[in-house]
Amino acid sequence: MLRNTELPQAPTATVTGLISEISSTGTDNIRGGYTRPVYSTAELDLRNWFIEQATKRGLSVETDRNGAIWAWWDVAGGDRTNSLVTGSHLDSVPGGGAFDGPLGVASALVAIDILKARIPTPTRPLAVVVFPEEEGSRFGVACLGSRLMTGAIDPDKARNLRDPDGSTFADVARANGLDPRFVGRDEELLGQIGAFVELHVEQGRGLIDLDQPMAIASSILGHGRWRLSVRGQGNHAGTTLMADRHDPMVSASRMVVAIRDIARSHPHARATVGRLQPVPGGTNVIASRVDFWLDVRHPDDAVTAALVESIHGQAQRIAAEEGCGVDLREESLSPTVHFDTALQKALQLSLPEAPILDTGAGHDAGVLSPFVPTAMIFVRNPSGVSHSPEEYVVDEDAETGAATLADALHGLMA
Ligand code: HGY
Ligand code: MN
Ligand code: MN
Repeated sequence: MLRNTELPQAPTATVTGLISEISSTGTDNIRGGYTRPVYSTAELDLRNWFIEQATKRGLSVETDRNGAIWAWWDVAGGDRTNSLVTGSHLDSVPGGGAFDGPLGVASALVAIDILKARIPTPTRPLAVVVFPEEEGSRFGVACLGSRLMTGAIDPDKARNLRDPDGSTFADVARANGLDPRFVGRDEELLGQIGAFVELHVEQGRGLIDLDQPMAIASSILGHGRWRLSVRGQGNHAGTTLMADRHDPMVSASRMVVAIRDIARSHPHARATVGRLQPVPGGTNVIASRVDFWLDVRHPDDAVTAALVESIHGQAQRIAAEEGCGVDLREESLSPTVHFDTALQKALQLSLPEAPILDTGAGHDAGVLSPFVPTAMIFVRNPSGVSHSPEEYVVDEDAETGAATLADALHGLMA
């Protein structure tokens, strides 16, 4: 197979150029970085940008029943059996970086440019997909779009998910052109996918430490999200003596430190509380309730479960000592994923020097993995930081990533 360097160079867009086209969409002046929750104005603008980019490349663009956008480069006759799919997401965490999601989408568009300069039509149907709500930042369930498509979440549970303003996913989906009655597993679409390859910015330090521009993914750490609600006695900050308090904020704070200590005592465990909401949340008010969200990850799903159980037990002990109560509720759970080894080997033809790395970050590729052969390519992030404005990719690595993705997809067409 001819490598990208030996083939006529196509007049293509660049990944850096495409990323800069959307660099002012969804900027967050308070947190820094980008805040692009699904179906927000910012994310809808990015959807329109993607549709425009795909349309001008002659791809046929469709939105599926779950809100994912598919841009198809069809074979003659239009049969989509055994299709090759690449792509990622455009939604972000609050205050996220510029590359988590968009790098995979922009690289896929440039890979299409490169392939279109090499071959007039694909020998295998090729699609670029943009999955909605990968971050779960609005409705609380990570990879909601790909979970719906694969049936990994019950449609009723999905329809009733609520965003922080209390809007249900059903209402928001309906307001954005979906019919919530039909969200759920899409047998036909799933049956058409022969392989899914997602390119993504690396969200750790692996490639920095190995001094390599790209890696092939081996696995994704199992991870889940739980909501803890700590109930106490709301009261006046000035008239309530310290001895008379049942303060859920104090309980929650002790719990957060206990969570850190429990995770520290388990090798490879990660536990995070990044979001905490006191109710009512007044400066001169002792809270009546504090909700906080727990993110726990470990390579062994049984250990993840044991960690959550021990955290729950410790939280109950702390609550009792503080005269409070505590409830824990699972919101999202993703088992550890091991990617398709045959597909990994196929990618190695285009990435012979690339290390094989696991990741602690979840992805739609992980959700699809039990249903279709999936693989991931990581591109170096010199900051080693992600879910932060500090995340970045140097131009050269970004363009090499897209060219390599094009090579890999071309190889998979053979
Ligand atoms: O949370 C994650 O690991 C991913 O970024 N959604
Ligand atoms: Mn991502
Ligand atoms: Mn992310």
